[in-house]
Amino acid sequence: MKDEDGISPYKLKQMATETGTVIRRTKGFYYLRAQSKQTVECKVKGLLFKDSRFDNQIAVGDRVIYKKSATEDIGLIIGIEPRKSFLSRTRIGHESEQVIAANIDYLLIIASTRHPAFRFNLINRMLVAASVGQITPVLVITKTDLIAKQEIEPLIAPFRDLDLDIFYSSTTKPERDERLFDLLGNGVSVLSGQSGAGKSSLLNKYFTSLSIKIGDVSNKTHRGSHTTTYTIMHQISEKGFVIDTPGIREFGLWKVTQENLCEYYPLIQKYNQHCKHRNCRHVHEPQCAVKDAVAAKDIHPVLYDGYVSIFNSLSTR
Ligand SMILES: Nc1nc2c(ncn2[C@@H]2O[C@H](COP(=O)(O)OP(=O)(O)O)[C@@H](O)[C@H]2O)c(=O)[nH]1
Ligand SMILES: [Mg+2]
Ligand SMILES: [Zn+2]
Repeated sequence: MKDEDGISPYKLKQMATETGTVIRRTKGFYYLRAQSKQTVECKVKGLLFKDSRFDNQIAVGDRVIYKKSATEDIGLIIGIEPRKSFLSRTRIGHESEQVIAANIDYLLIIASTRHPAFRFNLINRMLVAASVGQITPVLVITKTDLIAKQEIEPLIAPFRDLDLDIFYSSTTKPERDERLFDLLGNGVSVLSGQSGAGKSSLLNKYFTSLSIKIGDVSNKTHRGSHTTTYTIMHQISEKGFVIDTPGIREFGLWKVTQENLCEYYPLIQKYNQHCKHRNCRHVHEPQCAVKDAVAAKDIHPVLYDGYVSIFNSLSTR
């Protein structure tokens, strides 16, 4: 008897069970870094995720359990281990989760000063997603050569009060930031940002042996051309892994509603116990300590406006 994978239950039982980490996925196939450090190509066992609501069941960074016989080239993923952290989004208007990467330590939010234009709200959304997925966010401002030095500070001023490391990068300058280099070499990092923001260029600058393909930014739209079309994990040191992702235009927030949005803002959590209403959402309510903190400039007004803008985009459930 054979099941839909063409493998009999008897044969499946005979195959060795191993664990690996997903380093890349393409349609239907997963590439794992096996414990032997070799790359193993796998398929998912049919029906494994039949009841799952996920439309992206296994993500780069996931640790999976697979079976492989010595005589076959392709292994079979039979399970997935619980995630310790994740970067997920949902396509706006869709109810399903799209896991971009799993088991990550750092989210590098890559934002170019220009070409493509600095998008404050996209950064805000990624900060919330990092909080939802239990990842430490880091902000990297790229293409600092494209604007005057004094124009950079106003862009990042709204983020200054957050517990957030901010780095600067320009490919016109060969020097690396040693703190950023250390961070990348000591954990799993995922780079996310608009297409053309300079994610792959940054990785190439820090790790020259990677030689990732770089895209052109269209002169007309100032958008990148999606040279990086799939998510891929590169090992850059003994303990360091970097995950390059294709560019994003929209970042729908997974798991976030008007009711719980403020829980993902550590800065708001600092003030909200003094709000008059116990269920204060800090938008329409009177005697709100968060709005007072904004008026007193303890919370940057632009950061707060970003909160309201995300709040208004969310459903009430
Ligand atoms: N002027 C300037 N251009 C950059 C910088 N970083 C990247 N670029 C250019 O921006 C374009 C997109 O870069 P790429 O790394 O492919 O962006 P990605 O889509 O985020 O991976 C390429 O033409 C790069 O040469 C930078 O610091 N300064
Ligand atoms: Mg790229
Ligand atoms: Zn409030």
